Amino acid sequence: MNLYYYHVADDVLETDSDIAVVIDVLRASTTISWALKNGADSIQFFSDLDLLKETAERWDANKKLMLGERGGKKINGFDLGNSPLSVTKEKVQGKRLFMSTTNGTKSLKKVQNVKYLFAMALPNRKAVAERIMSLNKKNVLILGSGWEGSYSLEDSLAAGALASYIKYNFNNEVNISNDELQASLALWNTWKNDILGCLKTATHGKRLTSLGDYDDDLKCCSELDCLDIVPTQFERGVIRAS
Ligand code: 3SL
Repeated sequence: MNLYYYHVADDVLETDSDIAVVIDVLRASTTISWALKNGADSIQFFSDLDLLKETAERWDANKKLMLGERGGKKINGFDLGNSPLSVTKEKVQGKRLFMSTTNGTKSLKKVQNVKYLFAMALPNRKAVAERIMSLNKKNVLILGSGWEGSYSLEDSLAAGALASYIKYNFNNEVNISNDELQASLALWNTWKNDILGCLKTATHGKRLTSLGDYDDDLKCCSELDCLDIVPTQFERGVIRAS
């Protein structure tokens, strides 16, 4: 199995991968994983806000929520911001979430044509890794989200965490196939015993902290292997739990 990691959507020119895993530790893929754990029916992701609103308008009013952020803050008129703590069972159960975030949903859109598309955060790292191993495909593309086109420490950390799990638990050969992923593995080995410290050191962790009290968000996003949810694209642009 060949594993590749790219930091941001624009780094992916084309791909013949069988599996794509999108990571946005702070916070889109963590929010997606928790929303599905808490019973959301599905998540439809958008980059374009007008299209999101048009599509959501056609949906049953009792079964939808609009969720999103720009610059870390909830979008005006939306029901929820992009916090894993906001997607409680009471709010999301049985609902479709129409979602747009600054970087995470852009990465999802970039690889939406790949046959198996998963969203992964630290809480469901093991669940996603096990799914990848069970599929046993040749090429796996791991894609971070970064921040507006630039590198992010926390997504690379999670890419390293995923690669590390697969490397040590898969029975077949695993190739760490690009330098980005080698560096991510080194990053994981440096920070694996202080994940929260890494998130607080990251530029986006600091950005969120400067916006207000995001301590509990950061803690939630730093938890490892506590969710058994594998967010999976079932139809183009729509993710469900599996
Ligand atoms: O960039 C994104 O997609 C968001 O996850 C950013 S934030 O953590 O909600 O600010």
